[in-house]
Amino acid sequence: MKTFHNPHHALHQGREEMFRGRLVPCHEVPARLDHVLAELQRRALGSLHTPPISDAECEAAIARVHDPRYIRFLAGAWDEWVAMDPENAARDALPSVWPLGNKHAFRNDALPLNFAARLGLFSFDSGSPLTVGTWVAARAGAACALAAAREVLSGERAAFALTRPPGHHAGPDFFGGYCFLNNAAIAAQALIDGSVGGAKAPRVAVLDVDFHHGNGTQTIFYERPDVFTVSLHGDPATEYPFFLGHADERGAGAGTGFNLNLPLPRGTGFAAWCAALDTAINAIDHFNADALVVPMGLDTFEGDPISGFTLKSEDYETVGRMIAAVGLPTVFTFEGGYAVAEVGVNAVNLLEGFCRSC
Ligand code: SP5
Ligand code: ZN
Repeated sequence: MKTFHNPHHALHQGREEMFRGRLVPCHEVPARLDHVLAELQRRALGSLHTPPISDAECEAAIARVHDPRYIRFLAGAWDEWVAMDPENAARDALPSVWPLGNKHAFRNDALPLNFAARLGLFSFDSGSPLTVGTWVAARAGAACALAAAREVLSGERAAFALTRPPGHHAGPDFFGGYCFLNNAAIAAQALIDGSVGGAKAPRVAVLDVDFHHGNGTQTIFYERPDVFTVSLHGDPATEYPFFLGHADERGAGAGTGFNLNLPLPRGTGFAAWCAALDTAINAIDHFNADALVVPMGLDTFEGDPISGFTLKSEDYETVGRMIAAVGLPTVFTFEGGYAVAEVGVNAVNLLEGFCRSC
């Protein structure tokens, strides 16, 4: 299996995130990706590549998933932030004011001129600092997702987009949850669109195994019948991102029936988690997908500092085997996982489990 890694990932390096009234050091740090890369090399699993994708190709793929207004904002945000006050160059941009949702309380159709207002309009939390290198890193991450999708379209069984920042919380026109561009959605859309020798995968299933609900991916595809989004995650009644991820969200319009949420209580261990994975896999079998995208978060690990499941390192190999048994061409994208020292072993255990049984 080829891994496409993001050579620019470390350009995105947030300092602090807001948590319960204080700024605390960011959990989503460059060392996470470095540990995965080192473990892939140590165990010689597959080959490593930087994505062979031009900026123009990449931006075209991003525009298939994200709103033009949002892309324009993200691409220029750092320059605007510094233009507001030159001293901002030494600080990260964190939002502090939001228009809420569709409750007639505030408008979100009139684009404010004020930068802080637009930062809020295009985000949903104050835990995702926007930094000098965020756009370049996120765009190069999307290139990894696109390269992995092409690899699979060209007939390979699987490919891994090893990138940060992660992506599954980013929606059509918002960032949050440490995510700016939805790499898994970009891969899914690229599989549907095709581009390599006319090959296409018209029906794509997304199996999100991150601890947190994949709200961005769900929202992007909520009204579409060609992408079946499935997520196993901490119950939003108690777990981030709180405002989406309940079991009764089944899709809307033409997409009705094409979203499946399997929320699980804090403290869930491997046996119950596996039973939910079985349910997810049965539903995916029934959907008859041409390809699978797996937003691969490792924050289900017992040692994760911000999450609440208790999977052990050796469990990830079983997870990989179960995903391989789906039997579909598969793109993996790297998502959460904040037990930094263990995230490499856990990620590679999953991928090795997959490779051993396909
Ligand atoms: C991709 C992904 O996994 N995003 C997760 C975003 C979670 N953000 C909110 C986490 C708040 C946890 N703060 C805990 C500090 C405890 N020391
Ligand atoms: Zn997560």
